[in-house]
Amino acid sequence: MNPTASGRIPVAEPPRAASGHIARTLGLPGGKSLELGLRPCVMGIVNLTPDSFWEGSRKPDPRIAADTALAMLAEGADILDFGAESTRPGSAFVEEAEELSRLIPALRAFRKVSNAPVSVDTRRAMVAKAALDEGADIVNDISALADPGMAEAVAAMRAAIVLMHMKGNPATMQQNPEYADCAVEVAEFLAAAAVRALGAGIGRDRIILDPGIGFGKKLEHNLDLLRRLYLETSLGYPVLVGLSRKRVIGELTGRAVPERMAGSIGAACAAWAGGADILRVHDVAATRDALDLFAACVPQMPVPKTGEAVR
Ligand code: HH2
Repeated sequence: MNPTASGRIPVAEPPRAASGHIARTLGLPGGKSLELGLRPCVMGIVNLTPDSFWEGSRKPDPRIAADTALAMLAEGADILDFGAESTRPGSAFVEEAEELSRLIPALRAFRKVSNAPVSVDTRRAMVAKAALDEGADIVNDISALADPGMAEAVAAMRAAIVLMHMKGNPATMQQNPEYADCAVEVAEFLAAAAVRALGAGIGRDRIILDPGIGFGKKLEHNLDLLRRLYLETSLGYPVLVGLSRKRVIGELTGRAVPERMAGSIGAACAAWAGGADILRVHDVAATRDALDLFAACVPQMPVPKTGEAVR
């Protein structure tokens, strides 16, 4: 780029929040949108399952699930993530019909009372399609488009997608996963997944990347991903991190799942400081407060506005 007459270089970067996060608008169906980057975005986990790894998150009754989602909204969630299949290590296979029968009634019950952004945690294109028809906005695909037809279903509805990295599948993924360079390999995988999504017609403003904490990763891999999150954030898309109450918290604190809230909140703040835009959490109220305080208290960097010249 040529220096300007003043000897300064024009900045052609997107606007950045004081935290260094890029301010972006996430496009959603029906003209809806969600602002990312200006403050931490909290995704509340609504598990419509009988077997999720955190017992306190299990809400198999659709009305209780919808009420839980509403309560999370009141506590400060920006997105509600409805999931009908546990993907914890070693989890049982769930038939498509079973996944649908757990998901759709809860989604319908929630949509009767709220238009808030909803994501659906599914690997199946047919389930995603049914959920988008019921008013879901985002597909949270932990397999990053493995099911043929997923990308097309999302593109057709102008929905957003979370592309997550997973090594192997939930049944076997924690059986000694190995990487030569975990954070680099995950970034390469996510970059390729984003290209596939774009190729299928999903808008650039509708893609979110997720390194997949705990999905085929040992402690050293999870920490590498969190410490070098810039490899993911520099790909040019918003980044989601989910580490709420996961094994990595237990390995560092020695605590069982019910006692992992404080550790999870500390890690969520660190992930946001590392560049994550969206934090997927079980404990919305406490995480919202912690993230807001953390974001308010970190040193504020002077940031050039778009097009403003810097030395
Ligand atoms: N983690 C879980 C499920 N879905 N999706 C994304 N994008 N990122 C994650 O880290 C992620 C995810 C596991 O958490 P949970 O849903 O509480 O557990 P379970 O799969 O046992 O229901």
